[in-house]
Amino acid sequence: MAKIADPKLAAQGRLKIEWAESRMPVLMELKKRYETSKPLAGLTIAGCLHVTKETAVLIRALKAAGANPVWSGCNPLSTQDDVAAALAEEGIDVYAWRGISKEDYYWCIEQCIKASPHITIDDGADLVFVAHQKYPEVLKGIIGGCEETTTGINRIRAMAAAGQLKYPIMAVSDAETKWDFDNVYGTGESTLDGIKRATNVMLAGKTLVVAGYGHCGKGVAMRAKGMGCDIIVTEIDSINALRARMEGFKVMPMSEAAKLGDIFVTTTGCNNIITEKHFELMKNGAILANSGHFNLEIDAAALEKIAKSKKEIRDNNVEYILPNGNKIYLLAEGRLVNLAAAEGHPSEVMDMSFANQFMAVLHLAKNKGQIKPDVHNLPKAQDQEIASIKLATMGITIDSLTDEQKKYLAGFEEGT
Ligand code: NAD
Ligand code: 9W1
Repeated sequence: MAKIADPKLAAQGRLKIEWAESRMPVLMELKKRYETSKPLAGLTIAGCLHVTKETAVLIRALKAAGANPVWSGCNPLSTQDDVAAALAEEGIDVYAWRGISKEDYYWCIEQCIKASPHITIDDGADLVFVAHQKYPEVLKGIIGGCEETTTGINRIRAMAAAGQLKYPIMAVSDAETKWDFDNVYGTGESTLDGIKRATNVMLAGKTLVVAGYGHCGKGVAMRAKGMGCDIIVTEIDSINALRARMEGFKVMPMSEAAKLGDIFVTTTGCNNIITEKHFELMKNGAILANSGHFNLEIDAAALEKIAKSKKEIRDNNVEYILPNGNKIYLLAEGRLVNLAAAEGHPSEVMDMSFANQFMAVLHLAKNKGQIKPDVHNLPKAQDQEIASIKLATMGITIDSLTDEQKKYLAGFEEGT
């Protein structure tokens, strides 16, 4: 029995899911490939993963391949209630609503565990963790699980190191067609989307400061450059700083960049990147957004403390007036701007992440009982296959090695 916010939202949710389906060709191809043979028939799959339009496409694909999916959210704020309603109407046991309390959040996860799943899917390892803690009898029936994020995998590795992990986990997070595309292209584009939605600011002609030139920072910088921004990068790592410079970006300490930026985006995963001493150096009208650590990169408390006044200008956009008279705009209270002010990663990127989930589930089902309870990487060929399906759906073909080329690459006879 599903438990959701409001069944009347189903029609709107269906439209959202259909839209996502039209943007997720790899998952749709996999769905088509397995809907007749139904390799997941008889398997209950418990998911604890953001209830979004993209996740709904994964759920539908699993169901089409014969599985019985039961689902809870993995974050109290990410559930799209209309999507949850549409899934419930399709007969899927969804336990999720937006703004859920901590107590209800765990109740929802436990409903999924009580369905005695054969396979689990997590984003953050909450379901794996609760199942191990409170439902030892259910663990015996579980073939394996899949984990979406690095944070979740770290948690599961710790369980394995303590000798407590009772079933194998596939690290979807480590697939190249997952993390590289999610972090670089997903975060890059959705971060700019969040900034645009919260401000409607024109990017062309602005100076945009990116703190941290890792995967997320690289994506943000690359896309902002394309929109006509001048980019300044701040770093603590010499190699990544050099990469940014070779890409044509200016590199300097935050204490210098603070004076020059029109828009600031933090993507470091570290705390205290933009602090009180920086606010005082900034130009009037500076816009601050975070896309890295969920709320520690911009010292919002310090801004709150030193400001003479503040007012909400529009959704996810608060204006602070500093003692020097300058106005500073903080987006989404310094939380992840691409999630709070936009809609997370675009469907096209989630397509590959969730195709990895789908194939990882197939892998577990096929190798039932043969994988030891530990963290495992997905087969390398799966990454290639997902990229190759994605290319095909984009109408792109590529070359393949000829026999002479293979021989040449494998040989050592030929010198200089
Ligand atoms: P990464 O390790 O590839 O990059 C982080 C970069 O920041 C590194 O180059 C590092 O040298 C630099 N850095 C660290 N401390 C710094 C400091 N004090 N000043 C300047 N630079 C500093 O990591 P990533 O994959 O790019 O992830 C970065 C953060 O973004 C993490 O917190 C991650 O959880 C988060 N993230 C957010 C989303 C999203 O949807 N918004 C998606 C993926 C990851
Ligand atoms: N995951 N479908 C918010 C997303 C919260 C969120 C979070 C995504 C997707 C990073 C997963 C307000 C979707 C998710 C929409 C939304 C994530 C946290 C997705 C990006 C990661 C903590 N982490 N993600 N789409 N909220 O985009 O499943 O709109």
